[in-house]
Amino acid sequence: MMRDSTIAELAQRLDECALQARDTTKITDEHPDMDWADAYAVQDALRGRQMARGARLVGYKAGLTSFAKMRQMGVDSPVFGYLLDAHAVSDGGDCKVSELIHPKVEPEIAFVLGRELKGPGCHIGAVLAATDFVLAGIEVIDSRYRDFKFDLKSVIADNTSAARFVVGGQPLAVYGRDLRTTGVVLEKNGRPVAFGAGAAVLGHPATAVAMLANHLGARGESLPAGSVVLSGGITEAVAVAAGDHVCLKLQGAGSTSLCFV
Ligand code: OOG
Ligand code: MG
Repeated sequence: MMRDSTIAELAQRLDECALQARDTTKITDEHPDMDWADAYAVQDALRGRQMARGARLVGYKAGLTSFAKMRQMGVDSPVFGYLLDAHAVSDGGDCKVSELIHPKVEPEIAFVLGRELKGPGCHIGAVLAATDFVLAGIEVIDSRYRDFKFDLKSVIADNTSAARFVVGGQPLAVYGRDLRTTGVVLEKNGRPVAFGAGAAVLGHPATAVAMLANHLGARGESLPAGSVVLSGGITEAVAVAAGDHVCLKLQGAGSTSLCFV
């Protein structure tokens, strides 16, 4: 177990890197013995710092839930993080690249819960029963680690590269709908750059939400009613720069977009 003072120092370093848009070496370079509990403890300490400045928790995210993402990042299991109001971009709004290090975008299915979801024991059925609707979601990830290179423990500490996110405004009910075959098209500057369907995420995106709820349950937390949950990038992440306009179309749920300025 890491000392509390080390956890606090690491959280401070990641927090400052995000605030100043500068990168750092990955934590495990200096702390090769960091374990999973330590990694999530650093993430919790980071969240504590941000919330002490007035940010509010609006949801959670699962990451590295598709083979495309796992292959892209060279890792082999999902990770979980949180979403803050300060990181939400309004649909069609601007995202300032000067506040970020090396942003990339991911096409995601965002779940909005109508009821609390509490693990352990959550499964696809429990997730769908608790889901009010899903929305098109674009996550902007921005690893605080140099060249986007990390291992699972380092990325967990860094809140799984969470930076910004935007969701669309056309809710899609999950009843009568197969999210596995629900398609997504990600466009950059009007050109389609990535395509996929919900099944790319662990066979069914609700599986990612169930795993997240079970992960939180083991830590005495739950997914509250009303929370938004990003279920993970369906395709590899796409790099963006100032001047880019990114739009995600989610079959049956319209689209969502943002401009990088
Ligand atoms: C880690 C976060 C991945 C996703 O949707 O797979 C993620 C990263 O690739 O930096 O958010
Ligand atoms: Mg993501």
